[in-house]
Amino acid sequence: MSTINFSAREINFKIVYYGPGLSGKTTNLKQIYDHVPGESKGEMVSLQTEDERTLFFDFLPLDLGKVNGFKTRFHLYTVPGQVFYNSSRRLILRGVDGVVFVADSAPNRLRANAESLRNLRENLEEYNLRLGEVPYVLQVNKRDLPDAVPMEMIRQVLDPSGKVGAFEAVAAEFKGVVEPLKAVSKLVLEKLAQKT
Ligand SMILES: Nc1nc2c(ncn2[C@@H]2O[C@H](COP(=O)(O)OP(=O)(O)O)[C@@H](O)[C@H]2O)c(=O)[nH]1
Ligand SMILES: [Mg+2]
Repeated sequence: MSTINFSAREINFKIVYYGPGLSGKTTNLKQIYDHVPGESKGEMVSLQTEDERTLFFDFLPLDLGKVNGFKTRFHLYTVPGQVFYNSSRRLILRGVDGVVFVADSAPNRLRANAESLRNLRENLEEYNLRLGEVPYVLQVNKRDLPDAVPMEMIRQVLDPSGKVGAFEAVAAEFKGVVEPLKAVSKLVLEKLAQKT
């Protein structure tokens, strides 16, 4: 659900990076943050939970072009991957405009990818949303792993229809990071154009 700030002449979009723990969501945001010019980004906010390794969420506004004279501001969030943080994950999906699902190429994370995707569907249902209706792309990260699961196998598990845009990435090296963000942004803007 995009929001319009008339005084600032800005449209705000919320993009959520979703996926299992340690798939590289925070790495994506940090890389994007580091590569966006200083004047077009806000501050990165991270709320650390008491005991665990993951950030609670990251926040990154990022300007990308104009729509009808309005600037577009993208707010990027990540969710904590651990199973027990589900209430936080659900909360962060509130008002989501687009999702980048960050999958892990490690063979022993194949099941975790599938479970996280199912969890995403369930949490979207809480907001009466279906994944098919939300602008959504797949980033298959950690392609540098020597034992990375073949792309076809990951696609079979996460997108049997083959319709979802999928991008190979090595987020740690800033490879395949910009492409999925651009792709989901494009889908989000197309959806807005359909509505107006
Ligand atoms: N081999 C490899 N490791 C990565 C890549 N991207 C991130 N990592 C590592 O994976 C671990 C988890 O990354 P993080 O971004 O914290 O995952 P998150 O839990 O999804 O936020 C960290 O040690 C990263 O350095 C990648 O493309 N290849
Ligand atoms: Mg993280």
